[in-house]
Parts: sequence; structure tokens; C-alpha cells
Amino acid sequence: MGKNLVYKILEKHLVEGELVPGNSIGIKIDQTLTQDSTGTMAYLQLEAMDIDQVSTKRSVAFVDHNMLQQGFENADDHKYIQTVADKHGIYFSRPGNGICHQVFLERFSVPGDTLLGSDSHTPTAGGVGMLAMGAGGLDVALAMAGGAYYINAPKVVKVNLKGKLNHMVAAKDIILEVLRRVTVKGGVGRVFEYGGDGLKYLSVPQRATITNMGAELGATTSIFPSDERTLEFFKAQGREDEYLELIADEDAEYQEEITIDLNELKPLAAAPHSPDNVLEVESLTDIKIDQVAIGSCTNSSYEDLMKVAQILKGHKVHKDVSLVIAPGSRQVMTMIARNGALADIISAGARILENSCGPCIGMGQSPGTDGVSLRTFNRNFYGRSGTLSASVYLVSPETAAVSAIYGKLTDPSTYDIEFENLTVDEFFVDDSMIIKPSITGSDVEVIRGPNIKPFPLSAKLKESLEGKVILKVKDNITTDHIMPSNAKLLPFRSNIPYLSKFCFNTIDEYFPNRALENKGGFIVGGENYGQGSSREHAALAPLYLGVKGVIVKSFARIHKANLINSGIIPMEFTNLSDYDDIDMMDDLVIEDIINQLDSSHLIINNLTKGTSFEVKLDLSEKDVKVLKAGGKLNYMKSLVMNKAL
Ligand code: MIC
Ligand code: SF4
Repeated sequence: MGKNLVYKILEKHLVEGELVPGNSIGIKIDQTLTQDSTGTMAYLQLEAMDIDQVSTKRSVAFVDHNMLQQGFENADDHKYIQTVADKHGIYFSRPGNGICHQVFLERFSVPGDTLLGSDSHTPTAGGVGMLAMGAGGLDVALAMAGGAYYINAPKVVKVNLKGKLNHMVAAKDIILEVLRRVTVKGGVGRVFEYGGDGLKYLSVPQRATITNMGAELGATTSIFPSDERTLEFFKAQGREDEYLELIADEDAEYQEEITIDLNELKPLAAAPHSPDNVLEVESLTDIKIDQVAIGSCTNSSYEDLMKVAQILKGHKVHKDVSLVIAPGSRQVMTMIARNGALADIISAGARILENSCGPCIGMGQSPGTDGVSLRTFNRNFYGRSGTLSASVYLVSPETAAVSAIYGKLTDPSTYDIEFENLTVDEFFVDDSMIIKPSITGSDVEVIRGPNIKPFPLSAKLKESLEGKVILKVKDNITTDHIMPSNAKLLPFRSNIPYLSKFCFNTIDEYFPNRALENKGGFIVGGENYGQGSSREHAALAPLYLGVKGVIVKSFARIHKANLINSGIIPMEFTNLSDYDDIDMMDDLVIEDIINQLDSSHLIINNLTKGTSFEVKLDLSEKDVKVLKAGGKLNYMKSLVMNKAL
């Protein structure tokens, strides 16, 4: 049997373990990316590792999330990231240069390379055949320091795209269809590799929309082959020399397969409050809308905004709709400014935002009370827009722009238009907002503002763990529930003591106090606990509040890794019905945890109920060592000390 693309790349980067689906493997990371809201923590951790220069082929620090500067905090964090990057040999993409995933795709992506990013949408670069994965900041810092990245060798799902998309049906509709079929938890432990005769009609920006939102499947990553369409993109970016052809063997083996007939696909929307709550737009056309937001790392390419401009040209945004648009990068913004498309967008009545994440992460533009917002983004989790009563629908740029004109959700396939000039032979290239690092980092002074506080470290694991159940939650809890992010909280990403006061705030505002009063304890949850972002703050804030273990039906990949890195024990119910028998404030004890961790199961006693139950531990040998040491930084310190002895 021949090889698929994923295993071809993994094989080249394997440094530990055997390449068999499900096995723990270590891989070499070629490139890393960070963004500012996870980057401060990642660089504090890198500094704690005491290395001079990064060992990766290329590492890039972006500033794109915390852009509103309502106080000194964000500006200080930007300066910290700029100086720490300069000192350690890391490229710095200045605020205003664009969203990390869009700029990375344009200027740094390389087919066949591995990329680790402290952002869950790092798989965007899979659009050009990179094996690109999201991770917590500590794992990215370790990769910068030259360490391997550990994952379970994935199952590879072939997504066979047949035929061609119809008029006004978009790449966004393809990934929404995958989400409809696979759900937000169906991708765990899998990589989605795209193939089929439909590929030739999909440009790199369209492919990147699909790999970007593949994160919502819970997948390890998604990838497209690197082919003629990829070469076209690299040529137009003036980076032909970094292009490499990369395709799966004809008889490649896949563990699973999905086929999507593109000719059959219709415009789709993800209804509140989950990206897999997917319906056909034609079934939602009576919904009146208050806001349309176009942008985010999913849909803010030149091609997307050219479509939006051509739809809006000569029309006005409906009087009851606020249309906001954030181009993905300075490259995109400059090009639409120069060719007049931006003028068409502005004269239709759109409000132009800077090239950044903006409303996608709640940095402004929260809808009004009970507002209905159509967004071209990738996540519509409860509360993420900043307005708890808002209803957010995720749609393509085509659906968004047409609906903005009519003031209600509108099926774009009823709109008559022939798009032109969606691609160019040459993108506008100006890398002057990407600062190359100093050659002699030792001379650079790292500037730290007063908002940067030390991050919490767990203590070495004790003989037994005991505590109360201080929170019981249901299925599909997101990291936006655990550690909400919005314009008010994002400036405190390097201040865990302050952030922890808001932990689980949208679900249970008394949680932080209860945790402190009870000196921590356990969290009990349902399926897919911790889905969504890579923010390790969703582990560090609970750690600060004394959380010792999380017992759930199943975990999302990145959050589970972040819990282990923080020294919090992730446990899964062996019998799912045991979830029903635990109540808030039950007293739990795990005896002899040090020895129990060495097995694949452990027993928890519920003292309140006088019962005991079994949980599964899906941990590698290394994970167990990390947990016993009280987290990854402690574990690494112990390795260094042992070497010194
Ligand atoms: C997101 O889209 O949720 C974020 C904000 O980009 C996060 C990172 C963060 O929380 O800073 C992500 O996707 O990992
Ligand atoms: Fe930024 Fe939104 Fe993309 Fe996250 S999903 S990186 S917040 S644009």
C-alpha cells in the first residue's frame, strides 16, 4: 500500500516512537508561530528555559488579537513580545500587518514542513501542504527550544471532493458540510486529508478556509496536497523557490473516507451556538439580522474580499444592519485599496476595521441585546461575541454580503452575479512590517510592563489527591466557557491571578470563590471537554484556583495536553453512567495516586456517596512523568538537575 500525505511528512519528521495510528510519537518541528494573546505566556515560558536563540528553521511572533489599547496593558505586551522575539532570533510581525494565519500562509508557509502554533487555527497552513498543528504556549516554547512535539499518531481520513461548486456556493460551505457530518468532536485523533477531482477548482485561499475551520472538528489538523494550484499561489507571492510538489501515492492507505459531491452542495450556515449546528441557508431565510461581520482567519483573503466588494458594488447596506469588515492582512488591505474594491465596500456603507482578529475574539463590535449576527468566522460559541443574548450564525462571505444588502439571512445562490479578477498573477508584496531578529540577541533588552505577572506552577504530586467536586458541567464545554476572552479580559493574558477571577464566568460566576474557599478540588464534565482554542489559560486559571483533576466523558486534544503540562490530572469515566452519580460538592479521594498513575485506570472514592468508580487514563509514559513532577516545566527542571548530578 502507498503512503498518504500525512504519513509521508510524519515519517520525515519522526524522532521518537513507531508510526502506527494511536501510538505516542515525537516529531521535529520546523517552524513555529505565536500570536499575542497566547504569546506572552509562551515567551515567559521560553525565557524560563534559559536558551539564547531558537533552534527552529523559522519562528514568527504575530500581534493580531489584543489590538484595542484601552489601557497600557496591550501596548506593553506588544513591546514585550517584540523585544523578546528580537533577543531570541524570532521574526516579529508588527500590529497592523495582519492575522497570524493569513500572513503566515502568504509569507512563511512551506509545503512539507511541520508548523506548531500557539493558536488552534494553525492548521490553516495545511492549505499549502504543511503539517500544521495548534498547541499550548508551553509546547510551542519547547519546540522553539529544539524539543520534539508529542502527539498520538493520527488516523487519516480522506475527504474526497468530487465535481465543482455551484454558483455562490463556497469553500466555507464545504467545511460546514464536513462539520455537519463529523460534528465538533468527531475529528479527535484524526487528520483530514483532502483529495479528489474537485481539488483543481479550489485555490489556496479556498483550501485554507477549509483547513482553518477543520480545527472545529477537534482534529489534529487538516491538509491539502501541494500541486499546480499551490505553485500558482507561491509564484504570485514571489516565493516560487519555497514551493515543493507533495501528493499522496495513488494507492495510499486511509483509515476512513468521506465523499462530498460539490455539485450537490448548497449554501450552509452554522446556527447558534455551535459550528456543527449546520443547516441550509434556504431553510433560514426569514431571519432578520442586525449585524454582518466579514473577516477572521477563515475568510479574509483577497479572493474573499473581492467577492464581497463585487456583491456590494452599487448597493447599500440595509438600514437595520451594521456591516463590519476586517481584511486579513496588510497585503489584502493594500490590494483592495489600490484596485478600488475597498471604495466599493465603503460606499455601500461598510465599517472598516483594522487587519486583525477583531470581533472574532470579542475585541469590539459585540452585537446589541438579542442581536442576530452573521459572521464569516469559525466559532459561534455561546458568549464569544461578547453579548450573551446574541445569536451568531457562521456563513460564507457570499451569504454574508448578500444578506447585508437585504437585511435578512438570504440564500446567495438567488443573487445574480459573475465574479471577475478573483486571483492575481502577483500579490502586493511588502515585508517591511516583518522585523528580522537581531543577530546578536544578547545585546537586546527585553522590556516588561507591570501587567506581566509570574505564571503559576503546580507542586510535585502528593501520595493521595482529595477534594470536593467544585463544578459539574455538561457536554461540549469550550475554552471560551472555561476562560472567557473579550476586550475586557484579553489584556490580562499575562496576569493569571486577575484572569482566574473570571474562570467559568458565563456558566457559574461563583466558581472562582467556591474554588478558593474549598482550596481547589475536582471538575466533572461531559463529552469533548475543552474544545476550541489552544489557550493554556484555560488550564492555568483552574490551576491557580487549586483544581487538581478533571473527570469527564472525553477531552478535546489541545486542552488535555494543556492540563497535563500544568500538572492537572485528566481522567475519563470508564462507565459513562458514573457521571450521573456524582453531584456538586461530593467529597472525592484518589488514594496512592503515584502508583495508580502507572496503570491505564484508577479508582476514585466518593466519600459522600460511599461508592467508588473507575476512570481511564489515556497517558503516555512521558505524560505520567510530567504529572508526577507537577507539570512540564517542573519535569524539565528535574531533568536538568538530574543531568547536573
Ligand atoms: C480563538 O480563536 O479562540 C483564539 C483566540 O484565536 C484562540 C487563541 C487564544 O485564546 O488566544 C485559539 O484559537 O487558540
Ligand atoms: Fe483570530 Fe478569530 Fe482566527 Fe482566533 S479564530 S486566530 S481570534 S481570527
